[in-house]
Amino acid sequence: MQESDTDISFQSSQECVLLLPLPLDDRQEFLNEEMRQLLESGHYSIIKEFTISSNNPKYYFSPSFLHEIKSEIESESIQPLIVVGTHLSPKQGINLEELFACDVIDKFDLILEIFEQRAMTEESKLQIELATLKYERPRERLRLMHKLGLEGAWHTERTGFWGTGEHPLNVFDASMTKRESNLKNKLVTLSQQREKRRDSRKRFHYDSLYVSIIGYTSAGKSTIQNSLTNSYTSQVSSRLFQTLDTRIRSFQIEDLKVFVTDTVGFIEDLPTFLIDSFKSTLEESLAADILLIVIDGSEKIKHLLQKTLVTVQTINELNPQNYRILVLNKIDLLDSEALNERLEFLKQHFPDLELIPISAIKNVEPLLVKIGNFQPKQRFKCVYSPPNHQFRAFCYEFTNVEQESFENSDWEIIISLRKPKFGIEILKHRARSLGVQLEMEAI
Ligand SMILES: Nc1nc2c(ncn2[C@@H]2O[C@H](COP(=O)(O)OP(=O)(O)OP(=O)(O)O)[C@@H](O)[C@H]2O)c(=O)[nH]1
Ligand SMILES: [Mg+2]
Repeated sequence: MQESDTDISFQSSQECVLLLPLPLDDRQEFLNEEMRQLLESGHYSIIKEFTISSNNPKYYFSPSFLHEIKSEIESESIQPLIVVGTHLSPKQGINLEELFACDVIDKFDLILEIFEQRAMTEESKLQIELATLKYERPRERLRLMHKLGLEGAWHTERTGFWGTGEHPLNVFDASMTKRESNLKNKLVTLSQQREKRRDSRKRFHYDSLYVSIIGYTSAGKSTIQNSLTNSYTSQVSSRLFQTLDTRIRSFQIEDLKVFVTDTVGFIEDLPTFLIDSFKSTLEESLAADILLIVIDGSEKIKHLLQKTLVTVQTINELNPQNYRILVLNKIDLLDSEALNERLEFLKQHFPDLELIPISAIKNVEPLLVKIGNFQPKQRFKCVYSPPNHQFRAFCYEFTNVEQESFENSDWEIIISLRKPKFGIEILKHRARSLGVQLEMEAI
């Protein structure tokens, strides 16, 4: 049985009025639709929606329309929260709050809220706290300036003392900077601990394969992880950003152990400060042998291209050095014509990436075959002297020993390695530390 939702799905929804930019092109239409989905994921219900032309620096939206909306809301005695389907500058957010005399949140606030609801581990909670602090800081500062009547002239009036104490803006800046650096320090410590754990794991499993699943939110990453590993431990849901915390699961293909990492999904317009906060976890996830870039095949082609571009560009910015496969998922929802159309389209736009169509819920076999054949073992003849029991035991523990013989005071063993570069390095290092002469030759 698949788990469909986390317990937060029992949360009651909050009513809101949604203001969206007028969709003058396909991209904006796509972003507006995504905003509605984000609201659903964040447990909001939209009681009214307006699409408005956006050409005003003070309010972002055209003020005449905003006044009409305000009258309409007031006449219906609605006391809503206003949600804006785009990113606002701090000043625009405050101006809109004043105009509507109610709370206003923008797309980034909403994403942060959803992330906060979903974060499970100490690290992701701190990452969200840091991102929220960074995003709210300029707005809070403006509010304070407003309260102090300092707007526009603060740099000249700020110097000196404020009554008998320090200037409130200085106090605010100092406290924010302190909170930010505390959070950063805690995150560095956690990241170092993770790094240590990863090193020891990698050393131990150097003959295993690491696969990371990356992709747009709701593309089916967690479902793929569940199907590959035959477990239902990762939460799957049609809500956006279901997964926030990196989850590693393993499975076996014959003698090959495969570790599969599921990660947070991407979205167009994901704020850079949020990517920065998640950078260390994302980078760790990207340090895999194979990167599966998952695409939701059931999307309309234009959305599919947009989402794939966002994902590939985000990955390229982090510059991982690994093998990448485009996984066209949910093909059970496509007829053969629609499937061929998408395959052709993706080949044309991403000629350098291998393409594998699958259905995570019906058939992941093509992916299993690819992973199983990805790194065939290579055989090596190792000749070492003098005889050394510790080195011999090390070879047995960390490689596949196929044959062993003793000739002219040299020990000869035939081993096979799946990751030769790494394996050779480890064997040579071990031999050196034990005072053993080692010659290795691929056969
Ligand atoms: N029909 C069909 N539905 C699928 C398939 N794979 C995933 N889904 C559905 O797509 C939705 C999203 O799946 P998830 O696995 O949660 O997607 P995700 O990429 O992990 O999403 P986030 O964690 O939110 O980024 C769920 O409702 C799944 O049941 C598939 O191959 N076919
Ligand atoms: Mg997921």
